[in-house]
Order: sequence, then structure tokens, then C-alpha cells
Amino acid sequence: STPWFPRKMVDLDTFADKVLEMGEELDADHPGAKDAVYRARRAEITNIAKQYKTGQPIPHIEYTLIETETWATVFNKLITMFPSHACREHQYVFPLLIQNCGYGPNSIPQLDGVSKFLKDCTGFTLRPVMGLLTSRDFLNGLAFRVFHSTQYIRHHSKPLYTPEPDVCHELLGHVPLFANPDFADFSQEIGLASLGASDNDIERLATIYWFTVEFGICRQGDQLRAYGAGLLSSFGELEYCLSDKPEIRPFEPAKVAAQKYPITEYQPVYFVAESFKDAQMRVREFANSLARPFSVRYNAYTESIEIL
Ligand code: H2B
Ligand code: FE
Repeated sequence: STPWFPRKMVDLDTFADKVLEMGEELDADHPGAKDAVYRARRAEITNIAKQYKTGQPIPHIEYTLIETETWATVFNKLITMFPSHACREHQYVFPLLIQNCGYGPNSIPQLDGVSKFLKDCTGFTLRPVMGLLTSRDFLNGLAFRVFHSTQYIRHHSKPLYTPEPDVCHELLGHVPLFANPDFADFSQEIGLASLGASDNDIERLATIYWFTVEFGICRQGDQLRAYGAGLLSSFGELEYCLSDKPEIRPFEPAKVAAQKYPITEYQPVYFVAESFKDAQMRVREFANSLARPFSVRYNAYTESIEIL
């Protein structure tokens, strides 16, 4: 039988308190685990996500000086790499985020303003989330052009490291790409394929997500550039992924879906997309090969999924 899946935008409200590890408690080896002030702050911020309901504005957060300094360290370091390592879509939108959404070293942009900007660009919106969702819930959100975003920041003791998504990763890595129409379509394609998919197919789609939205590289002219958020938000891996050290393979979804990967080290293998449009077509073809007794379409007027 088909697993339950969200049909209407408001159905996403049911994901809020289903977070995996670190939703509410930090692992013992987390850089902030022993910092009571940090833990209390995390609880305060994740509580916003827990309470959040579809259609509400995302509450504004008054970030502290120490949080803003962490952001500035990450921001200033990464922007030195973007001109030579980020894909052109990222570089195109970054100045617009500076102009429209308060991007810059001096303050952490607010999710609500960023969400409104994305809505204007591609119809994508952000929803605050407490921490890691299951792959199924997370991918299902993409079918609605919804990206679940954390709102807290990493611990100040290790500004260039985070064991989990945080605002630096979301705002500097993911957000710029969701402003691109082809990338938005590509991401939604993975989301649509995940609705009602078997657990095994969710695993395969999550792997495709991993090697594209998180760790994808693309060909641009005679160069390779990074478009994955895990690369664009990591000073070390951004340099490494375009060096001659990792192995580079063409983006073929059926093969990508079966690729094993480490989550705590740099990736030994990356897959190159020829373009977001090309990648979307390949994912659509792959999705059509999955056994699902129905097909789906997103109706943007009613913000709901139609079953065909
Ligand atoms: N949850 C959240 N909150 N952010 C993510 O980036 C994320 C997630 N990634 N759950 C998912 C899992 C990804 O690793 C794939 C789809 O499993
Ligand atoms: Fe991510």
C-alpha cells in the first residue's frame, strides 16, 4: 500500500515535531553540547519551528553579538571562494541577496525576508525546522516548492565546522540556488517523485538529492563549478571538490542512486550535471521508472497535489 503523503500545503504542519537526532538535544560530541547558554538558545530558536504553522510569517530573530560574529567569520571566508568556485547561478543571485535580503557580514539575514524574495524569484518558500527531518518528509516538502530551513547558528567555538545544517549552510549554500528557476524545477522534480514512494525509493531519491542539491558540481564552459549547498557552505570542501583529488563521474540518476557516501568526510566521488535542465529531465526519466501506481502534479493555484 502507498505510504501517506501530504496533499495540501497545510499537511506540512504535521512534520514539525518529527525531527530526527538533535531536534531538541545535542549529541555528546556536538561543539555546543557542554555550553548551557548555547543549548538554551537552541531550544528558544527551535521552539519557533515547533510552533510554526503554514501561512504564518517566520518570526524575526534578534541574533546576539556572538552569533553575528560567527556568521561574519563564515561569510567573509566563503565569499573569497565564490568567484572562482561557485556556479554562475549562485554568483548571479548573490548580489541580489545583498541588495534585497540584508546579506552581508554585519547581520544574519532573516528567514522571512529571504522566503519572500525566493517566492518572487521561483515560488520557493522557506519553513523553519527544528533540525533534521526524515528523508521522506524533507523531500516531500520540495514537491510543494518548500524548503525546510534551520534558523539557529553553529557553535561559536568552531565557526568553520558544523555537524548539522544551520543558518550559514541554508542561507549561503541553499538559498541562492533556490532563486534559480531551473534549479527550483529540478528540486521539485525530486520532491514530486518522493510522494508516496516506497522506503527503498526514498533512499534512492535521498541519495540523488545528496549528490546534487548538497554536493553537486556542474560543467560551465570548460570549467567545473560547485552548486551543492554542502560545498558552497564549506570552505575546505569547496576547494577540494574542484581539485584533482576526488573522482568525477557523469550525472546518471540510476547510478547515482546506488552510490554509497560518507557523511562526516569530504566526498570521494562527485557527479557532474551538464545543466539543471538536463539534470531535471534525467531525474524525471528516473522517477518514471520507479514503481508507483499513480502519477502526481502540483497545482500551484490551490497549493495542492493532484493525483493522476
Ligand atoms: N532535514 C533538514 N532539516 N535539512 C536537510 O538539509 C535535510 C533534512 N536533508 N533531512 C535531508 C534529510 C537529506 O539528507 C536527504 C533527503 O536525506
Ligand atoms: Fe543542506
